[in-house]
Amino acid sequence: MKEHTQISKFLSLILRHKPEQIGLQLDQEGWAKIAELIEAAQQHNVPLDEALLQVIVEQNDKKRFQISEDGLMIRAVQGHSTNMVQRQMIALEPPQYLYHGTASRFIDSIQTQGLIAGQRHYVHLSENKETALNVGQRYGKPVLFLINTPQMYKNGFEFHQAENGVWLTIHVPTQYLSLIDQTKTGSLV
Ligand code: HQG
Repeated sequence: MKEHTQISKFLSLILRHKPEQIGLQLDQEGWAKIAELIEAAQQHNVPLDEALLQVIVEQNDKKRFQISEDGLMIRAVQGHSTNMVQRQMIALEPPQYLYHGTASRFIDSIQTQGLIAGQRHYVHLSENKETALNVGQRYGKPVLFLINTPQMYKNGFEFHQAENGVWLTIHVPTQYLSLIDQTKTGSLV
């Protein structure tokens, strides 16, 4: 299992951030040829084969990876930072409530600049509070922002949804953000 986690992290690194590290080519939609990935991984001492890749993709907790219908290609569905990938995603009407989970130490900066994508191509948003809190706790004490998606949508901001359900948008300016007071129970949102 530990080996699976390590290889999954390796796949995230290569398919989202640094394909050049093993000399791999991704197309604009993020697809890599599985045969090329396996060969390049093996050349860098990562013991990857087709069967292991299938298991890792299927068992991945967040469904981070997708294999093409013909079984020949693989990609990360979101989270990219590499310029090799410029996914053309359709714009969708977002749900009424979307949340962003972050750490308390980022609150001041977020309330000044809004949510920015940083290294990645998009700001990541969740429909589900628990998921957002889990995302936030990776960096410290988790806190939640509620996004005023109806107003953003009305004002022409685009939203996309990755194949694993994560919502994506380029930037969330401060006027659309409210910090949720988690000490209040029975809140509607
Ligand atoms: C914060 C994981 C200061 C932002 C998760 C976050 C997600 C600001 C951090 C996916 C800021 C960026 C993405 C501002 C945003 N000032 N800090 N103005 N605006 N931030 O990891 O959203 O496991 O790039 O709140 O589940 O945490 O990798 O983004 O804390 O879906 O598949 O800057 O990564 O998925 O951190 O997480 P990240 P994220 P995986």
